[in-house]
Amino acid sequence: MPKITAAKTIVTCPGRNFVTLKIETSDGVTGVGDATLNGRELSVKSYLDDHVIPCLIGRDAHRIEDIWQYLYKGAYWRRGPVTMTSIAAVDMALWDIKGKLAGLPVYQLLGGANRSGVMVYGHANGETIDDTITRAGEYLAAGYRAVRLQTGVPGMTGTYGVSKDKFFYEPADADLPTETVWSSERYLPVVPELFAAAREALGWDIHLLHDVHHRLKPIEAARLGKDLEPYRPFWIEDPTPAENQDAFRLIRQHTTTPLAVGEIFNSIWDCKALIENQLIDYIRATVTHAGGITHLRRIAALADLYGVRTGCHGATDLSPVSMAAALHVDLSIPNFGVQEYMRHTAETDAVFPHAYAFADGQLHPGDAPGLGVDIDEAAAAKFPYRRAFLPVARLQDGTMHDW
Ligand code: CS2
Ligand code: MG
Repeated sequence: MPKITAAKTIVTCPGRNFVTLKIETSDGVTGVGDATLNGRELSVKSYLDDHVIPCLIGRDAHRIEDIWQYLYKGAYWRRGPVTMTSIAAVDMALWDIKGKLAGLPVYQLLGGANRSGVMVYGHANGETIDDTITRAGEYLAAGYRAVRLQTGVPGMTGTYGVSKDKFFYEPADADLPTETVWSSERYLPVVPELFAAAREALGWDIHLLHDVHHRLKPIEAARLGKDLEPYRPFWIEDPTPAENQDAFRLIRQHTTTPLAVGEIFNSIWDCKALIENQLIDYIRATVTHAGGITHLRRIAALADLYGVRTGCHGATDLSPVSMAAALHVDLSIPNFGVQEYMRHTAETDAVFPHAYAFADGQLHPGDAPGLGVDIDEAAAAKFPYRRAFLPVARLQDGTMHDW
């Protein structure tokens, strides 16, 4: 039996911080897991170094579920992003090891492929509607079948999702939180204008998505959903903060625009009511922040019972290890919807060599045994940790708001 003999966390910052867990076994096989929590990276590193790794040594690496249950129930203080990201990293690494020992890509261990590839969406953003549509056209030309649209709001300096670098969007942009200003009143009329122009320019044979990023009150989100109906968005994401899962009932009453939520969820309990009451259409929980492959499959299985599809988060602050693991799940579940795919920079890709590849609007994890990704520790060592916070948002009168 492959015993866990050692494990370590590797923090690297090739343009942005990533935390990677590497587990070694008595068979000489290693596995990796993503443990990156944007803006709170060192909290997860400490949780793993101080409270998880000592408990792993000597355990049977094949016993993924038992170790998952041990780390979840054994924590006593259950759930939360730090705990569940730590458990996720262990889970990903153990699936990687199991695949390598079996000589199979992880998706084969999860029941095999349900589809030829994984449809992904890119991020088109611009200061103006025209800029955004130009960028969206570039994604269409590159073969994408789905694109997220985010545009500037006249009268506001900066807004969510509109980045300086048009291709690589990294919101954790400063040593202390950047203060941003938000106005729902200014924002609300812009998005329907953006979608009307996008349909005019790009047509109907492309899925168009939008991320509201937790900014609206429920009735405002209902208004936005209603206003967008003529343009048939693939989804509007995080329309309102989802601590109050009931808020989605109010949105649902007013609009048929599909709703996506969950990138900040960390367990099935965060989304159980939303799914069981069919208040959402896509669940965005990720393999990294929601307990790993083992738990994400549970969430997907619950969602499948209610006609809810997956639409996993895939931002640049989820490493290529996370993307690789997500693709194995995406390929193997029956209710896959779409996978977010914000490209990593070349220096990040060099630190995390991987088998997944893009073609015709889809990603495929490849057929390397395990997850098909690794960390080049020598390359990682060249990029020391650099503290970076996500921004905060205030309304124009200074009231703290949701970023
Ligand atoms: C966004 C993320 O990709 C998305 O849908 O919500 O970029 C999010 O802002 C970052 O992951 C936060 O770290
Ligand atoms: Mg989002």
